Amino acid sequence: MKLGVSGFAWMGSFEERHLELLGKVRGWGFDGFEIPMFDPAKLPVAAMRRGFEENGLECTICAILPAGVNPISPDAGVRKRSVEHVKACVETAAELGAHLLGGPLYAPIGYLPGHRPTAEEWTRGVECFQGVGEYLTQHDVTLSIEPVNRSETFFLRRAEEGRRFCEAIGHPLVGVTIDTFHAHIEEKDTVAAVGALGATLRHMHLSENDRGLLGSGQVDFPGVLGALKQIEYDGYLMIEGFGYAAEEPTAPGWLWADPAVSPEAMASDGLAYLKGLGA
Ligand code: LER
Ligand code: MN
Repeated sequence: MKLGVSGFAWMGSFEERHLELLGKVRGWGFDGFEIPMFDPAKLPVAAMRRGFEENGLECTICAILPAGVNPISPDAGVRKRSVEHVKACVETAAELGAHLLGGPLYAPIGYLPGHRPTAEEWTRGVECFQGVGEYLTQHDVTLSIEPVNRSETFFLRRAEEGRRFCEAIGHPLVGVTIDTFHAHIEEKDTVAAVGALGATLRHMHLSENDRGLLGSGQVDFPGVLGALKQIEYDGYLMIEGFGYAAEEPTAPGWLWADPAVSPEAMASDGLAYLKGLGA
């Protein structure tokens, strides 16, 4: 298993001023760094790719859909734009040298239309991702779809729903991300849910139940690591924390106050904790 940390602890969106962080992340001993992606066109792609290569660090992406993009929308125009948006994310991922594009890509965070998921929405979502299948193959990018908790979506909340969604899409480069923060809310048993995914599991977000320092809360990380070893998971353990983007009050993570841990401690102490568990 490879170890990484997500940029969300430091930033809403990656800018050139964040490049110096890549050396620190490598210095702490991580294999990879995860880039938040909203509008792929706004990322300083060439400088980022150089930064990753110079530091011997792998890039992964977590995409959050911007306003006006929604693969399950009843509006056919919005759905068409959504396929184009996901294709642009795949292209930019490839330009960055990334092979993993994850995130809750089926709907914008906070899209809660006030009904249960319908068969039509399911079909629209499946068709959107089938529409980017060739692009994934062409660019060698895995799409790892992340179920999130009920305050962020009504559509895919649990690992089992994610697995069925991926099976319906039916592409070898499409799978599921499990985020232990969301799973702690939505699953009966996070460890069992992770184990049941088997080869459909492509990416892990390790996040405490309050998005704080790993090991300081209620998530059973030793159990999760045990389940991952049992299914021979060889992807990333990506530490995901949020906060500190004070200039972006609506940044993902929705932390209404700074967490009790700095981004640096979230990364380096989190890494030490995981290594102590044998990761
Ligand atoms: C993204 O990885 C995530 O976990 C979401 O909760 C962001 O809002
Ligand atoms: Mn996550």
